[in-house]
Amino acid sequence: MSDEHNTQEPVMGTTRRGFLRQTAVAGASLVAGATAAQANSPDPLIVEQQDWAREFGDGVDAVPYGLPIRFESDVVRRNVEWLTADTTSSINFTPIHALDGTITPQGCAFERHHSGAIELSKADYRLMINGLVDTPLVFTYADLERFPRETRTYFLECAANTGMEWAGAQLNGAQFTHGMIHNMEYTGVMLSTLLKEAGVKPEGKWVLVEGADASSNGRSIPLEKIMDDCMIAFKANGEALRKEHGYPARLIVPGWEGNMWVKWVRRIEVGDQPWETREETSKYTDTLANGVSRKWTWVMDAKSVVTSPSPQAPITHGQGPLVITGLAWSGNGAITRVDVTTDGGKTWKEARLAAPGQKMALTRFYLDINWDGQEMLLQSRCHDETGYVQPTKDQLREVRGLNSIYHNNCIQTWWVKADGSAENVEVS
Ligand SMILES: Nc1nc2c(c(=O)[nH]1)N[C@H]1C(S)=C(S)[C@@H](COP(=O)(O)O)O[C@H]1N2
Ligand SMILES: [Mo]
Repeated sequence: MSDEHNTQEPVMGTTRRGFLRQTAVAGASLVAGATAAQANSPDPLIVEQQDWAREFGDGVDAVPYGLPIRFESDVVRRNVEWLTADTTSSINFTPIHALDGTITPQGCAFERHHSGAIELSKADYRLMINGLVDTPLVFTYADLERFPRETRTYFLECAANTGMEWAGAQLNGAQFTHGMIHNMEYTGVMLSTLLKEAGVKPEGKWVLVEGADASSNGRSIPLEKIMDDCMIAFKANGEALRKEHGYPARLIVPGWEGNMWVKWVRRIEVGDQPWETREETSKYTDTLANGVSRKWTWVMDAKSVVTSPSPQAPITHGQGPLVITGLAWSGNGAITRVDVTTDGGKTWKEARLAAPGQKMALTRFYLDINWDGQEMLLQSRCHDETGYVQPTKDQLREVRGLNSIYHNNCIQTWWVKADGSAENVEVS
């Protein structure tokens, strides 16, 4: 739809062709963005035969594995250059500003590797369980496929998501401030099933999970969590994991920081105490104002963000009906409510959840407003089933200070201007 059409007033009157006759005027006020059919300037897209209707389109076997149409080529992962010194030990961001619904397509889901993505075939894949178990075991990929399967949807959020925003509003776009997250439907085997096969000894209280890549990304995880809901997943959104997400199998740790979701998982050792690996001491701990660091901050607290409008998704249609939408999630369970403010937190309206919140999965929210064309300070604030309410930036800083990188779940503000553009700002 062109801007020209959007601004034109509906015109009643004679039509050159019967099918152009204007339908009910009520329709025009209900959907202000839609243009009533017009008699004085027939739309060539309606009245003229188009190229795509003149010839055959592509055959069904033109592309064996489909990719998005070229008009969507800007819906891609992006880097923040100053964060990406080298790409093999780095991160990119999910284009959450351009997606809707809750499932993240693997093709645009963010990636984080500490030593690059490795190519590991199913034939070469082995998963070892050892340590404090009755029978140390090694599974091949084919073995994993013979255990009872589960299919469950969860978000993965890197602990560093929004980590660049502690000291002030910095990155201009939801993709960059909140895009270290994805949400997929995983199919795999419960880790409890495999550990029962090996038989955990009574002294077993922790596990060390290791990946097959050079970094190995070793992490200690309490046995209780492992036996509760952790999975070895081999499918995401119905198909094999992409190489970059850990093909052929990765660990799923619902609600807990992304770093624990070990990719290319190759070994699980049961022990009686944590291993204090690099990834849980010098990294993935949170330094407070007094210099003391918190550790074992595994759970990703409740958080939300308006994905549109936002700096990369400005309002282009002028005043009138506006769909405000975003995502909410909690590592402690299901999202129960999301509030949206357009005045920087003075007044709040309850948003509509696209579907009831699911535990440790992304929840989509919508608020349909009639935008008066004035600037807005747009925020969202979520609540989870534990009664927890997402904190403001000031509230979070009061407790955590400014030295942190990880676990920033504060309320985000977009300053939407009268021209529809938006900027990352802070309000206090
Ligand atoms: N083996 C291995 N597992 C890993 C990593 C890694 O570098 N190697 N990176 C971790 C980090 S920090 C995150 S945030 C997630 C990212 O998962 P993704 O690349 O599928 O988005 O994987 C985690 N698991
Ligand atoms: Mo991460």
